[in-house]
Amino acid sequence: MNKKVISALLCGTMILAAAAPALASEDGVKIALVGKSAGNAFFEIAASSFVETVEAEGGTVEVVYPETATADAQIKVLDNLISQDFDAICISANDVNALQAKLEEAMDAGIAVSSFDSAPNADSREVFVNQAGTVAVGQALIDAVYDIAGGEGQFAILSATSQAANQNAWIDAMKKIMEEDEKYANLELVEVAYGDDEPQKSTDQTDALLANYPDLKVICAPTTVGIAAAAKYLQDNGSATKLTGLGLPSEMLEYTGDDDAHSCPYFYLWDMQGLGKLSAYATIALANGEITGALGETFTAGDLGEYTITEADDGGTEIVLGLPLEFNSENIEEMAKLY
Ligand code: RAM
Repeated sequence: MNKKVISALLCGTMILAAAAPALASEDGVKIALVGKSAGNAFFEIAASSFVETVEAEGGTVEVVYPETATADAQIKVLDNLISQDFDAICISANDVNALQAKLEEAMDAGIAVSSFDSAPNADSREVFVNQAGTVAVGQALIDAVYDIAGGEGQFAILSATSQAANQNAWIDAMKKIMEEDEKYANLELVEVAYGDDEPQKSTDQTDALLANYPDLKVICAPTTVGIAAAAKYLQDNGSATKLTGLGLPSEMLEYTGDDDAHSCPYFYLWDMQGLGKLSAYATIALANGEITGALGETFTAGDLGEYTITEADDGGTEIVLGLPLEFNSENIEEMAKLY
């Protein structure tokens, strides 16, 4: 049921007001889930646990992908969604600021707006479901680079698109940690390259990094698409350059190992099913008026337990799922079965 309709009913009678939250869920909350781009297993995995969770709660989900991993393509998707009767939109943003006008239009139309994975700015959302703290991810990545490079030498970052809100936040966190701590003084970040979350472009960018920096010790790819493409390229070419970043265990199985035969000693991600589930519960709670996205509110995310809304680095609010998880030769086989 649309928020506007709920408000109208609330104005109508006290009896309905008392029953309003139950009414919303009896009707079944109708949610649109918007990913960054199509054909990326990351969003398919997150979407599948999101949909399962919402359906188990009696709601429905439409999963929509933009034609390209750009803000413009997401604006087209949002335009279309706003004209329909959705209670909520949950989005992984392709740009921090460019979606603001459109997402404000959605909120003005009574649609609850949450985000997951990649946050649009604080004014563009009611709450953000952050898979792991932004600084925690930056710290894990820079420490992995430091460790794999042996504490010194050149490294490059292979990112997604240049506008990607989440990758840029993690890269900024890495840079800040490097600037503030002497420990990283002998690491040199030579380039941030962009593979646009496209396998072929990510492969081409890996090839160019190797050609331009013959002494490159490590590539850090904070994108599941980028790391999988780079892992294959480095391993197939027997490159001495090593890899880390954020990846899906299922896509990294054959490339993960701390020996010459494998391109990636270890990498990170987070609980993917948990991300879908928590995003679903948070979005339902927002649509039902159980939370508004304000600092300090709490809600129960099914069997994941109780979560508290905390302050995000960008001045908005967020719900942090947990810590980044490390994947290495010890656990990759088990984890690859999950996601
Ligand atoms: C890609 C996407 C996604 C990001 C992961 C790590 O799949 O860019 O937004 O969270 O990588």
